[in-house]
Amino acid sequence: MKPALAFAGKRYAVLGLARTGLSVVDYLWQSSASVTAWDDREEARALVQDKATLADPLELDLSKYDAVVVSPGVPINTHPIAEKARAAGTALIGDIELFAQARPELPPHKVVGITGTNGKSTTTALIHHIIKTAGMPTLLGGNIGKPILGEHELEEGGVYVLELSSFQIDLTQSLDCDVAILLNITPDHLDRYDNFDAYAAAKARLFEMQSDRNSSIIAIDDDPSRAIASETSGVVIQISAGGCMDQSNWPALQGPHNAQNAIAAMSAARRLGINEEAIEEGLRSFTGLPHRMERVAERDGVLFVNDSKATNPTSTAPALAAYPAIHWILGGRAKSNNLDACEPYFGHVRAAYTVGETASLFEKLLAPWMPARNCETIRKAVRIAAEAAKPGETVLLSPACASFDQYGDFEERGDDFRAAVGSL
Ligand code: UMA
Ligand code: ADP
Repeated sequence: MKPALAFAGKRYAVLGLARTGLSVVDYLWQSSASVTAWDDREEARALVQDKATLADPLELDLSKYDAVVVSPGVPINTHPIAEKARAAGTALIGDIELFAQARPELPPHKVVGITGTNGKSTTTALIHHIIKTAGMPTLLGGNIGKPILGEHELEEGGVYVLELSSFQIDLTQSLDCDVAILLNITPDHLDRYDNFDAYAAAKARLFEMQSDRNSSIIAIDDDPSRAIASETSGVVIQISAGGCMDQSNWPALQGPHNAQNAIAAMSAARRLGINEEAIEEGLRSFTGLPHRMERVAERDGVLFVNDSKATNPTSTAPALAAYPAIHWILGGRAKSNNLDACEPYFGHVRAAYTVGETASLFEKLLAPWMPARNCETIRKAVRIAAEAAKPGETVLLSPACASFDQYGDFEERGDDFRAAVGSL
């Protein structure tokens, strides 16, 4: 992003130097701000030593700083930095807030912000694809894995499509999205919030930041989202995936969850003035994202699907709904101790193969419903499931859990599944 005068001569303390923090330090440095940076990991600190002074913000007088910029992965509900910044009267912000403050210096543009518990990345990528199909300048960024300050700025008339997690929204105070989207709210990230209501309130803030002339698109398929829709002022477009929609021409957007993502994307595109032809062409030619119900192979009539990104039971449920005869590989680091959200589709599962930290818990939980076997690892589970599966059936990795017990992230887990299938 082009350096901004708004930051020149100001002082910032930056905590967290992974993808987000590194982009923040680089951007503030290019904008002639003075930066003090820190990460508990020494190797991360070494990456910024020529652009920032290295010091732990917990040991600084934060009242001398214009803001403390933290990364989304820093748990501000428990980390002492939040209370220290508050006591010093210094704003606690993130990279999205810096982007919001830089917007007046960018060529005239629009911002689409997408949040929700599930479907954010798919909807972000889909909206970006439709805008591109319509021939407008656009880029995607944010929680999808591309810190926005590390991207180039768009020419006049461009549209920034931002995937926003609740962690990022918590660190943002002035992002007035031209179009803000809420897909759904179901229990997730409860280690970062006091309770479910607090998590829902974090999502609601995206709409509280919007001015009335801008548009909010809110899927009202769950109670917390419906409540947010009724409390949001300005142009509010309520959508629902409940109705029947013909998805047959959109190969990468199958299943009821993708109906929700597609409706949200269509509404956003219309608000941006994109014509129906370009929207339909975008939906048709969208290829989907890896690790989200990704068909990785077909072998002797058995389909292998990688849905590693399904990190909670609500995101696994639509994958179970999508196939009639499934050998289901699940487990990892638990986000909830039950699989209630998946229960309506247990009839689709021929057998379950449990892995990771939750392997024995889920094996016991599923045993009354279906054959369930503790396989410990994805490699072993793939081997056993592939032997058991008959032509026409599907071997599905849709873990309903985080990956951090056995992998660095969900991508590594999905890659391991793909490799295991490849070596059968
Ligand atoms: N750290 C400390 N001290 C602490 C805590 C953390 O020094 O007490 C350091 C860590 O060592 C680390 C950094 O702070 O270096 C935290 O980095 P990070 O976890 O924020 O990592 P980034 O690479 O910047 O990734 C973040 C998002 N990560 C999280 O929200 C946990 C990425 O979302 C996002 O893609 C990226 O910014 C770009 O915007 C990931 C994610 O899991 C994919 N998101 C959650 C989700 O989708 O469910 C919300
Ligand atoms: P996010 O970025 O919010 O985690 P993704 O688009 O990466 O969402 O999808 C994550 C998982 O959630 C996918 O594996 C898919 O099975 C499921 N999913 C996608 N869209 C939705 C939706 N609208 N509602 C529920 N689950 C969804």
